[in-house]
Amino acid sequence: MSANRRTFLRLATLALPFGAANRLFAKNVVNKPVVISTWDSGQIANGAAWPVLQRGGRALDAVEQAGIAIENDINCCVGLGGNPDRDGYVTLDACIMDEKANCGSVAFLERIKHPVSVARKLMETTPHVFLAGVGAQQFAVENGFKLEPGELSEGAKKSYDNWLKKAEYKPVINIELQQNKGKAAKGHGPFAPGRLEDGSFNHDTMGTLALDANGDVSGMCTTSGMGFKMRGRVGDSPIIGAGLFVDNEVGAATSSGQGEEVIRVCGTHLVVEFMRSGLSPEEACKKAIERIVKPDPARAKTFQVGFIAINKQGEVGAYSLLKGFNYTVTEKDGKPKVYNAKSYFA
Ligand code: SD4
Repeated sequence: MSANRRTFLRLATLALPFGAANRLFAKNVVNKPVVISTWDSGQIANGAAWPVLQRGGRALDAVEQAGIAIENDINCCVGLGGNPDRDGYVTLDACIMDEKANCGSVAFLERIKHPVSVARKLMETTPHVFLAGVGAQQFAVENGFKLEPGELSEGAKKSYDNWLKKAEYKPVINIELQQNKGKAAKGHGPFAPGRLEDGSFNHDTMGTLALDANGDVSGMCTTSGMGFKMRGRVGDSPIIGAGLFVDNEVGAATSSGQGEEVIRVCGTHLVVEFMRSGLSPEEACKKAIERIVKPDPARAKTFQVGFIAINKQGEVGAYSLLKGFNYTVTEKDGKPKVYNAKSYFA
């Protein structure tokens, strides 16, 4: 290496943030394949994604398998086993995005077990990106997805009954009556609480990001949304750029937590753009959280948001607003490892 080039590299290194300088030298070392999912239930998701990645399969197939596995888990927090809205209906949101910026989303989808696969079907067989409500359900059924009975899981029924007792929710008119009699619904009843009685947060979303052996990145996000939400409410999870964003030049990010707050800042798009500017995945997630906090730091203590991210080198990272967010990473040895994310507020 010439003296000039050495001087240039030294100066360039001094000018870069620490993480970025590291990556300048580690640029040719790519950690792949690797998969990262939100929460410790990411062990289920990663467990389904890893065999696909290990045999050299596409990141897109891996993240879809992750979504299917978690949507199958009736005891979990997403899919048809999740908590219903305040009128007792489970409504699902999901999206998926691949290395060519193809994407598909479904929102307010009822009685369909695998919204992530409906989103993929939409992405691959239509010119559209986003379907909602009965149209999404109709598309799913037309494409061979079974219409499920629409009963609540045992766990969801218990928490819904509990919520009904405490919330004293009295719908002025429910949607079926509204449709049949043409009367307008009045009032909105209590809003879904951000925090449940036991102090835990009223949400859980599975987001999975993967880098495959070919060096391509894809991601998916699937949720039953915030429990006891208003009927028709849609969060960040199916919104490209909010709940999920993938850019195969840079990496990908996904989110969990109070969707409204993620939508406000186009959260995952922001994380990917911060990585594009040279930040590590963790630094990028942290910056996006800071953006959420900035307008009203006192209010930001009342809800939770967590981001996870992956870059093209196979580095992963996460950051959350409050303590308690964790994530699962599977790489090299194929064993899922759960990490606690650092948080803005201790
Ligand atoms: C939403 N972000 O609907 C989702 C819910 C979620 O953990 O839990 N996330 O706002």
